[in-house]
Amino acid sequence: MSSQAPPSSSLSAAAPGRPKRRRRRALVIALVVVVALAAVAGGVVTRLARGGGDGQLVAPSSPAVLAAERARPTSGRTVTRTITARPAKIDLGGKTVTTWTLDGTVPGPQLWVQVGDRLRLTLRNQLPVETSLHWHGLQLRNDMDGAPGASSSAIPPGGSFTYDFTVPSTPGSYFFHSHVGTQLDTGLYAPLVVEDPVAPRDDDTDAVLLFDDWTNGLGRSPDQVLKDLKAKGMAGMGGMAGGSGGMSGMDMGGMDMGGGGMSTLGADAGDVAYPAYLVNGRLPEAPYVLQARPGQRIRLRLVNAGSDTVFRFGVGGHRLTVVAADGQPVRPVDVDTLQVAMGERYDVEITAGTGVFPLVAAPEGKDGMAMAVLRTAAGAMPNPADRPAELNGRLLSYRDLSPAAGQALPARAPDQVITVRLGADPTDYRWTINGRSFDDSPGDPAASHPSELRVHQGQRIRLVFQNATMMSHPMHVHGHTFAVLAPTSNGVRKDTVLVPPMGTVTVDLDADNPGQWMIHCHNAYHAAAGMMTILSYVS
Ligand SMILES: [Cu+2]
Repeated sequence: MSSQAPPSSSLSAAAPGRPKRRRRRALVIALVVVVALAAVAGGVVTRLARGGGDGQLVAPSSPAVLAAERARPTSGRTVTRTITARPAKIDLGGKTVTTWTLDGTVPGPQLWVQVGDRLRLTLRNQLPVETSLHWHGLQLRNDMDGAPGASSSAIPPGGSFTYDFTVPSTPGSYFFHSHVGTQLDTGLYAPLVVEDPVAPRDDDTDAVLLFDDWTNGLGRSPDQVLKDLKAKGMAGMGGMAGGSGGMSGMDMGGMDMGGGGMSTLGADAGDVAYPAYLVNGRLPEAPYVLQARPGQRIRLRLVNAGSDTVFRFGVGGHRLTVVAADGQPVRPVDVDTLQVAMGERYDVEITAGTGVFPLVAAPEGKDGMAMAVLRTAAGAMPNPADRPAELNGRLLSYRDLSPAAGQALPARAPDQVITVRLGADPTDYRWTINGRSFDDSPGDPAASHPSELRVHQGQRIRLVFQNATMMSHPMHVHGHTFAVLAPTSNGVRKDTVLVPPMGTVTVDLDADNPGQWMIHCHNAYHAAAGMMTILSYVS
């Protein structure tokens, strides 16, 4: 019964941004809660193990995985590509940086495929370190998921690997990115659009707008950011434990009440203040320009490839009709603005006015702005310093979202209810799931992980994400689409959901794609610091 109410819910936002002392007290309280809950975490894991049984792990290339792949409809078409991961000098629009790229550009090359296509994409690794590509949101075969530590191995420097799978999912907006360390924050990502070969859409123009928070080459490297966060320990988690002393001061100082005003994400909208924010790899001073004609119906595919930033999107002078969430069609909803968390995608449609309009992605709770431009007539470029009124208009909430006709997860009682408690280790910059950081788990994909969540193929699984921290966490489940239950939403299908500070979000999924799948926070720094586990199919 997917209409069944979740066990608990506290969706109210935490106290809005305040001076550090206030927030520090709130964090102390949160951490006391975390420590108290940690005491029972072991019990949770034990129950899960019993619930899931003690069978063998269903390995990433096991017969069950291959059978699921063979059952996928095919188009008969094969799309063959080669992409090279390599360092390159890129122009962000007046500022040039050297970073890691896919094929020398940021974002990497857009990929458009159709449902049922066989994608054979060879990644050549010319980076000095190992890397991978993860197919974010696709319900693909497990051994092609590109998630080292769960389903596959990383590609060593100088090596290559051919991702070879049938494109499985609902037509929609996806992306692919490195799933190694903090490489997401270096620019190793690109949009992926899955098209429906049968049903034509009714829009005239279709464009991807990919948002990112950028530091590499302008500020610290992502590895340095992580090192600094770890060196600061809890200070990096929001001002705990003695403050940041002589550190860069970037992570906390002054960002709570940034240009965006009050954050809806609680007092602590992020761990990193970025020197720049980009749309399609461009700074607002030299933006990506979308050319269209007045009156055209335009589909904008919004992708947040950022590592530590939720963006609030709006179009000057336009309302938005939300038509898809995480690639899944929804009943259309009209809003002025919406938040896109890390790893989330939304398709929105607008009817283009006459003139030049800002397409704005404001980093929630942080200073700065990302902007692209819609041009349908002559006129001056928008000023990136101007914040369109739409950003303060009607804001989309998950509660507004319900699946389009035929897209709902069929009602069924869950076979297992699994608690996924999101926490923090108070002694270090370590983020946890059910009391454990992923990096104290074995790296061998064949081995069992202490925190894994065991399921059987064919089960209906209910995941209850309980956030015991003062930050929001965009939780992403690989290889599956879940239904977000009431009261958070009306069953919208997604693969990434933002769990608010101290809040609970309940989702249901069908365990219909066997293998070993990561579940993790899509904040790249939280994931790198342990907020990951495995949805582990066992026989
Ligand atoms: Cu997180």
